Amino acid sequence: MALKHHYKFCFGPWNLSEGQDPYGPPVRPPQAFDWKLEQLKKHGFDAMMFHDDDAVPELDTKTEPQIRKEAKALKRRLDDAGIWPEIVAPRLWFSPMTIDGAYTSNDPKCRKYAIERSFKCIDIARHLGTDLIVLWLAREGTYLREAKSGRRSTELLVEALDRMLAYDKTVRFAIEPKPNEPMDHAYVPTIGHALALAQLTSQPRRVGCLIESAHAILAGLDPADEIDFACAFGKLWSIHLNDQNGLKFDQDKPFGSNNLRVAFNQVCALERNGYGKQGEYVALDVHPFRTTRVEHWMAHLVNSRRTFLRLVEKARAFDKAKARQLVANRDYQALDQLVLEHLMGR
Ligand code: XUL
Ligand code: MN
Repeated sequence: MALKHHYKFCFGPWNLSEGQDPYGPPVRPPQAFDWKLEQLKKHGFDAMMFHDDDAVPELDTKTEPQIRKEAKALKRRLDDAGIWPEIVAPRLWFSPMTIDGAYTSNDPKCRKYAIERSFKCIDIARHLGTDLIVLWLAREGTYLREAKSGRRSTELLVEALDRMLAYDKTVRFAIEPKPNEPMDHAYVPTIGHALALAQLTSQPRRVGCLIESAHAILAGLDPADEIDFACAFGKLWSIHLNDQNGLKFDQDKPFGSNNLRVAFNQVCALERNGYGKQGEYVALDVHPFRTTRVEHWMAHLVNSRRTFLRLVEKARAFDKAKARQLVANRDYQALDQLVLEHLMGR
């Protein structure tokens, strides 16, 4: 019997990537946005995530009326396709103006650019109809710690959030922490940092977070604990599921690809917190393996969703009464084996 569940799934245009890495060129031909939207719909996904310039390309060169026109045209296309725009995220790491950070740049002109670009991102989100802005603070950190003041940077991040909160009274901000890459050390490496920062803003209730599995693993944390922590605050507003083999570059592997048990525990945490029941989406921030052929270009997304749903079944079928009994008896060896046997199946 098909699994009954409430989960809705999405991905971003960047998840149909062409395989470029720092050492080599693309290995699949670039595809237009329309093709990506068609794939998303064809494979039964519910929503799409956007960077601001995924929605309105070459955003920095466009006027406000042009931005409005293009964003509204995109909204019509999404409506026609029956696809919801889950989030919009300002791309604050590509421009020469954000080379030394965005909100925490040492150059006030660059900080001004970052805020104005964020306002444009908020406008686009409003035109598309979503109230959720994701902030991946890519370059808010340093390559060497003497280059910036951590205290001042924290104040600048709060100031930037306050400016955005004042600019539009309806949007919410989900901070996506990541401890490193592209920076050596980022200023907001974990969910604890993101939620602490939220408390310093003028409207803590409108500042929450997004957990990415790989980012938590890169911080040496268990993503399931990050999920429980964020949910204890009622602040897990989106999640990027993927996987990561230890402390390397951000790999964005298919969900469960590296460590099925860590993936199982994330699903258990999402289940026990009722994630998705307030309309939150499961976003799959995964990339194809570089050697992927064009005809297999969607497989990492479809497989990640399948693994997720298989693990929902596993989470629900787990013998929780037995587990409680073993915990009460402090028989963690047997608990460990119970989990392994359950994941291995018959
Ligand atoms: C970066 C990352 C981004 C964000 C969106 O590591 O995960 O794709 O999710 O800006
Ligand atoms: Mn992500």
